[in-house]
Amino acid sequence: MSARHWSWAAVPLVFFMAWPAIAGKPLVSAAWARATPPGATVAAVYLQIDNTSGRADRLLSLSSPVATSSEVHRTSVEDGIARMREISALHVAAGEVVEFAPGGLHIMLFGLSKPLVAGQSFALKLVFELAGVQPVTVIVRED
Ligand SMILES: [Cu+2]
Repeated sequence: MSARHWSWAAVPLVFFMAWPAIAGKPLVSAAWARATPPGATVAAVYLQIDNTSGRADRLLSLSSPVATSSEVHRTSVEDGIARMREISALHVAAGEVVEFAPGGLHIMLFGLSKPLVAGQSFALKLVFELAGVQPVTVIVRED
């Protein structure tokens, strides 16, 4: 086989191998939190993760300068009582859009240094197993 044949054969392989790097990262958007009453030390954040990266990933941890710790929770109703469970590693399939919304998935902030005031915003970092740190700005709303 000539050198010319080899180079043509290599083209599809190179595209395939480069694809995850081109496809990039899960898109985190529409982040918001409800304003908190004075003295409150916990808050919930809602957002959307659109995994356009072309590969499954996992959300492993979160951090924000406004809270001492944060966790992913899922609210479910069992025997008529709403309960929250922590999800230590949230699996996000390739192509999946994960919606965090009141009554379901949410991010819980603990140890708020001050109340969240409507109209303000704060930073939140999501740490994915493969995509690494994905920052998002959270808008505080009245409702
Ligand atoms: Cu919670």
